[in-house]
Amino acid sequence: MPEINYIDVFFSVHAFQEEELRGKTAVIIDVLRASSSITTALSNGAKKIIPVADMSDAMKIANTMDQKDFLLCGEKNGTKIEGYHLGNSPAEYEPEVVKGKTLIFNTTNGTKAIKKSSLANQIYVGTFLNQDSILNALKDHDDEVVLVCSGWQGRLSIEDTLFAGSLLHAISGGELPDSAKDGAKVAFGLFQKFGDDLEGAISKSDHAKRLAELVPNGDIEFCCKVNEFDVLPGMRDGILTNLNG
Ligand code: 3SL
Repeated sequence: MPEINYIDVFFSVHAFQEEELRGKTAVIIDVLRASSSITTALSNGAKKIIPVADMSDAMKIANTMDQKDFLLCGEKNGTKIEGYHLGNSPAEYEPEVVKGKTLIFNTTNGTKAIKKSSLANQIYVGTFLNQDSILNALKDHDDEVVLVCSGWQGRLSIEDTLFAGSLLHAISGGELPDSAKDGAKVAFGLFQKFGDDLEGAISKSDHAKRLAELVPNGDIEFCCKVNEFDVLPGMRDGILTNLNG
């Protein structure tokens, strides 16, 4: 496990510079909903996921591929992008839809956080759905770890911070030392306050309110499930695959 004092938390995609992740391990967190959709897609047999920062990068990659091999996936401000095959609801990523496919994934904050973390030595994508897979992977790390919360357009999101806090709670055995970093203390404290009722806290979050009219019933509840999948989305050469596969 990494030394607890070497674990930091960044609270949004705007809260760090690329250089701050050089040589570290990054866990990218976007509970609502990019991390949850990516985890679900890989669990349901997607072959690989190529995260992109914007629509033009998505199209450039799509243009190099055979139409039958890929799906364009993602959202802008919560809504499926026109012309894309899938939006960003985990419910869309069913086995019969994604099995064997390459998903080109483009979301408002989550995939931008993944792309911005590219100087990290290792990138994992984590959420409540695959919490234990992330914890198991971190056991092999004694380097510095950053829990990168995607947040929302530069702002903190309670759901991402709660998942960071949940990881810290597990790693520290429920007792965070005074020597932990400030970001770790904030995330840990939030989890201590709301960890007993994740769905209650997350369904009242700013982003859940934004999504209320836009996404299928059940998305928020699903994204609050803990350890639903034994999947470890990890990055190699710009591509996410299931490293537990
Ligand atoms: O911002 C993102 O990357 C998305 O996960 C947001 S949404 O839940 O699809 O609106």
